[in-house]
Amino acid sequence: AFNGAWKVDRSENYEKFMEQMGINMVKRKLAAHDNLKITLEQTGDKFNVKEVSTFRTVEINFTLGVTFEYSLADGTELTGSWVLDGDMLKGTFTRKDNGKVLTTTRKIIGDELVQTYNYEGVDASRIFKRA
Ligand code: MYR
Repeated sequence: AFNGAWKVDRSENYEKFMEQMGINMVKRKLAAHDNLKITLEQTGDKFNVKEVSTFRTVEINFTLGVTFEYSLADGTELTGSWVLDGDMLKGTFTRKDNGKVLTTTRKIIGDELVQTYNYEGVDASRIFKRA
């Protein structure tokens, strides 16, 4: 169900979330218009993710339940994993620089992919439509 290409349509509270993450205002303004596009391909418990934005193009491979490393566009390094809980992907990632935890979920709601984010008490979401 997650498979396919998705482009961000809108975000909720994402600026506040980035602020909580310590991203400076200039970068937040740029990130608010990052034209993020993700292409997901699930094969069994393995995922291939292609991420394209105004910042970069990266490809990530992970296996459900297996820890991997991921760097944010600003260079912040995370380590963590995704698990599948029913039809929801749940990710728990730890920042390497301060040990604090970022949680995220992905779920298909109607014809949209909704990704939520939480960091230090601030929730945000980004809603994607099929590209
Ligand atoms: C993936 O499945 O796309 C790779 C792993 C994603 C890890 C968590 C992503 C959190 C992104 C938060 C954006 C923060 C901007 C301040």
